[in-house]
Amino acid sequence: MASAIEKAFEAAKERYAELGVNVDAALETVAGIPLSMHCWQGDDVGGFETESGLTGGGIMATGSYPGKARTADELRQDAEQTFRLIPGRHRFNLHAIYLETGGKKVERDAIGPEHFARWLDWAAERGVGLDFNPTFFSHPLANDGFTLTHPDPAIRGFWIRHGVACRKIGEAFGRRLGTPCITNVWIPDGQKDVTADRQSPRHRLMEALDEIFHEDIDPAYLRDAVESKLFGIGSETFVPGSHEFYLGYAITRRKLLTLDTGHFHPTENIADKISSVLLYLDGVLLHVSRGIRWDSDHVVIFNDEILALAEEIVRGKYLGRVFIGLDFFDASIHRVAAWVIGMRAMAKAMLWALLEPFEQLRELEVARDYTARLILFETMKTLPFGAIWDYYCLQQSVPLDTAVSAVVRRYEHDVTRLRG
Ligand code: RNT
Ligand code: ZN
Repeated sequence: MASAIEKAFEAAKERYAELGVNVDAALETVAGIPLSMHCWQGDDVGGFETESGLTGGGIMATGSYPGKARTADELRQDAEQTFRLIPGRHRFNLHAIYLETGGKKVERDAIGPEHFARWLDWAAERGVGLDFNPTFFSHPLANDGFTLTHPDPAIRGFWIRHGVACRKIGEAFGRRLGTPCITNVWIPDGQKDVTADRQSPRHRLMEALDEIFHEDIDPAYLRDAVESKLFGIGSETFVPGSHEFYLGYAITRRKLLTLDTGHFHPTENIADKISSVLLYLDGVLLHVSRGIRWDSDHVVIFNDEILALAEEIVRGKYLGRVFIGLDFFDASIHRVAAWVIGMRAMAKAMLWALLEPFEQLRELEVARDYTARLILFETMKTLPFGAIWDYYCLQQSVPLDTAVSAVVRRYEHDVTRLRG
């Protein structure tokens, strides 16, 4: 088996070499690109703060596939199994509600790094970097649809303190793990129906964010990011944290801008935004997702949209400035499989993009030989990419695509099926 894969790889490599593509260099690069895997696919954005799981917040996990992680230990076990099925070394992205307090009730404005000690030890032992998110949903003080834009200063203050506490946690993660923790702010605030005053909530949001970010924290430990959204469930008409709001905020406050691929009009091209916003920003965090009609969070697959994203990152040489995180949650299929499908699809897209003869395409463009450019783009689509991907999996000691299902089934049989 291994020798058949190697043989196919050598033949494929020659085909790419004919076009001037260095396959070995692409393999080396892709192995060094960390993807930040979101914890919340593992338990449908439930977390371990309460029994009730995900409530409100304009997002919803649908499906009732059995066997989801019920505790942090189970979630870690599932994440480890997932990492064993993905080539490369990656990161893990936590949300504040995934804290472990040993059963004690700790309010969100009082959480600290100590409540994530076990996550930190786990990540340190495995050499995995951590990212973080304050949780501005699934909480009684978020039930009316407002957090940082809340007109009541007491409620707004509570959420500001939560944001401040989360930055300290992110800083502690970065310090301990020696890699900056991207701490991403997304709030669910918005209005279901025709809205009279759009200005005041936005003004309150700007001031609340300024308070959260008041303290300078060393970017070697913490990078702040802010995430926009077009609409959510129950906030169909007005979302104060729109794209324009956060683009302006990120530029003026030198923050990372989070582009979630499910948070724009369905025909908008998110890949096209990267080279524009990076003229003005230090960096961008991607939340790679797949929007389908009203849902912004289907499992990422190897489709044109993520290929375009990967191509933009590689063509622009943005690998140090575009941080790739995943953000989807599907409770209708096995949750480990959902993670594996999305992570492998993104890694595959990065490898695909690294195998593009970009310089040649650009030269044709400069020479205005659009005929040859289009022919070359079409040619790339049927090159033996699968042979390179298979070899990468072999090299990284992870199963081939064709073997993933059986491994997940076995894990389901041995582990997740036994959960109540
Ligand atoms: C919601 C945002 C946000 C969440 C996570 C759970 O629409 O995309 O990033 O998915 O914070
Ligand atoms: Zn997101």
